[in-house]
Amino acid sequence: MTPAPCDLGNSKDSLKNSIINHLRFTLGAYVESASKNDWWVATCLAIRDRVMDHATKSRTLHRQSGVRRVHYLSLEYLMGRLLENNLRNSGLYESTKAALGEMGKDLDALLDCEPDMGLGNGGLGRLAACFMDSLSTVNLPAIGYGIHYEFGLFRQEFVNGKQVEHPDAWMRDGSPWKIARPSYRQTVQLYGRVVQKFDDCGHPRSEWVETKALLGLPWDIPIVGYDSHTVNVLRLWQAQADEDFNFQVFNEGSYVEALRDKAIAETVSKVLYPNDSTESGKELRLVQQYFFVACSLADIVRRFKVGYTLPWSEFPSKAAIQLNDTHPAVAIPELMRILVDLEGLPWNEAWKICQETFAYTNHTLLPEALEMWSVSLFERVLPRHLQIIYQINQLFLEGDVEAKWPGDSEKKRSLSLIEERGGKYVRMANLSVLGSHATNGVAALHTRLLCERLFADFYALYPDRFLNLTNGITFRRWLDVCNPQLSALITETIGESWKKNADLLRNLDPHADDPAFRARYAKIKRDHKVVLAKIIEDECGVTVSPDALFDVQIKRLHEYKRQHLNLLNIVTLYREILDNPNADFHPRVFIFGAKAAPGYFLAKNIIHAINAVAAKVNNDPRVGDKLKVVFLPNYRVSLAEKIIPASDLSEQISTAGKEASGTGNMKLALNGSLTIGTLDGANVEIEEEVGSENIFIFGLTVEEVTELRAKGYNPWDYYWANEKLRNTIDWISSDYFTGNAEEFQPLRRSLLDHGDPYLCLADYQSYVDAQAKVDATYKDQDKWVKMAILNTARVGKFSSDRTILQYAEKVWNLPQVPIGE
Ligand code: 26V
Repeated sequence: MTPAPCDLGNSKDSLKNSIINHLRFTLGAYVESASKNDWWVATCLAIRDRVMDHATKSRTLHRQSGVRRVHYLSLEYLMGRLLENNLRNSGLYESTKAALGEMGKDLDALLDCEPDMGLGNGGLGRLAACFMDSLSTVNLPAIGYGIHYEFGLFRQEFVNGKQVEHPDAWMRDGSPWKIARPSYRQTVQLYGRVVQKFDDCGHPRSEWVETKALLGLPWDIPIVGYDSHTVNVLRLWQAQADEDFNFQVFNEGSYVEALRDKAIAETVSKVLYPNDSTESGKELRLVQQYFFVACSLADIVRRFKVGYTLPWSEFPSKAAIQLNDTHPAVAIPELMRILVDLEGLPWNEAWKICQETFAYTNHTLLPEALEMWSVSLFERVLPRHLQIIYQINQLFLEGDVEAKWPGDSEKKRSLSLIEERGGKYVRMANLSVLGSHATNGVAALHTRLLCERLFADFYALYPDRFLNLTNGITFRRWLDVCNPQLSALITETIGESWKKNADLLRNLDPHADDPAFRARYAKIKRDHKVVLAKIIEDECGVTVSPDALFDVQIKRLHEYKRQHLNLLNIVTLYREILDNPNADFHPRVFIFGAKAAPGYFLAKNIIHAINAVAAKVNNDPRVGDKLKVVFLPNYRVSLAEKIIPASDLSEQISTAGKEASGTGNMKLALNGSLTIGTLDGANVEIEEEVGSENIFIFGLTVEEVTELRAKGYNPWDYYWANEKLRNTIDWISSDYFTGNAEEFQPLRRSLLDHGDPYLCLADYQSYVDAQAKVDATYKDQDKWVKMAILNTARVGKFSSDRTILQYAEKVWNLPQVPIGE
């Protein structure tokens, strides 16, 4: 007889028991003397116990029902903290809080013990995390695959206003959320060479020999959906040395040598690459990509073989694989290698299976962010995969391309998987489009530009493969968890169905006209501003008033996102306050959060410039409370959760055509922060939803940018024509802010001598005018709060549940599979 499982009930008393048991028997601590961290771990484990059963149940049901599953391949998952999210999603928040309360512990204080799981750079990684939440919430059978990085994105510190990077050892004390799965370990080959052999029937077969082996150990993290019993897993691979490989060396007594090899093997999953153009072409990055792709595909193929006795042609009916950008694109030649070399399928059959299995999401139009690998590096690390890519390319160029554009070598050059100018490179984006049945952009404008520009020739060949799937965010983390007060007000006003059907938020619309509702909404915002003001005081040593307008720009630091345009406006305002001390200007706090890639020189110069301006402005008695500038260090998910509910104004000011979508724009709008933005990325759709009267749009459109560039853009024209602009730039690049006029010359040169590649000067006046309109509107608090409420009410479209259901319907053809109690 199977013994009864221990009490895993959801009552306060059951939870109390579980927590005490984990303290005593897992951590070896007494209730009286356990540390805060012990309490946090014990609480996580108590919740994990309750979740794991549903994970096993979900997996079993998915296997037994034989439904198609989606496998999300992403090099990044920016999960943030898990405890509060898991508590709110599973409905255990209140009972756990009560259980801990009875033992004299404050749950909210324990939540701060959790280090962020920061295994991502920014939008792309956070999108993957939101998608995992939605997949479980809407009951879709899914597995996320990625890398178990020992170090996530670096921790940022400012020293004299300059960014300094430190390692992020999020894993140093282990994590209560992850479970090792040694029985699903995989072996991966690398390097070596290819030999031609013949099988028993005399057919030629390529064999990859004399390779180096690596092991991949999977760690599973359960993903708890909101009000759903589906618990999917995120499976992250850790690289380990293959001990057999070292056996010889051990026997020869070179024990230390052997351990050095082990250390080298383990570097593969050591650290997340920080989105840095100077890092491009690094061998370790290619090895990381192949390592996690090979482990994941082997895992998917294992499940197909164990679960079914079906012909390979049925593989796509069981497995959909989504490529999150081109980072996992080597999965395409890897699946070809498995099918052709290992399983002996004819090339054409294998190719059809590949295309039916894969789909690709593009996340950027920036040319410098499009992945290319030098052919020589690729050949050394993955010789067989390069051969396969060459063969795919040859069949494509001689087949479909020749048929559509006979004899047109220009088309062949543009569509080829190999870039031949200035050395030979593999174009991962072209490989991704060709090897999959669907390519999507992440906002309507971005998808249009993909079809018209980046992939114009592919679009002409295969128009049906392209589609738009506008990004979304999970409203649980970005409202329910980070702003429980607003979440409760909404639920009290319109019921709680909005948490699963975000379009219902529209029912808030009429309440914008209710002064009592407005007062409560405004009070919640102000309370969050008080909390953020305290964080600003602690982190930056700057006192700010919660009655000032909180103007927020939080995102990676990049020229195209134009934090320096924001800075130009700040310095302009500073000048104006000095020149005109009695002007009726509502006090404002400019709040920044951003990490610059460690090798991105100009981005770091911009951070330094913002910090230098902040230091002057904040300590200038002539300015007083009118203007404060703060740069919160180490921007990350858990900090975003504190900034976003406290924000009044959301800066979304990229050069039109450069930001694929943006998702911070959605989080801020949802929390009632009005957008000042360009018609770029998803801002376009946010304007459509909230109405143009509830957003501050400025600047050149994509078409105007193109036109301006075509006629020849010269930033000096704007510099000479606009005295305010000229004074602002000259002031920043004087010795006023640091005592050294050389300090911000790189910024000045970029804006003037180097042609201002992101058109800050062209958009400057329009931005300054829009900011003046913001100031005037904020003075009418009734109007402002109304606008804020209408933003919350009208951004239901940007729920990642909607996005993920569209993927399920249009790309993956997946059924929803509810899991019972
Ligand atoms: C990568 C790199 C690498 C080399 C140096 C410059 C550079 C600049 C940007 C990138 C980002 C590549 C992919 C990415 O993270 N895209 C973001 O994806 C989000 C989710 O779809 C989207 O909201 C953001 O607009 C988009 O930038």
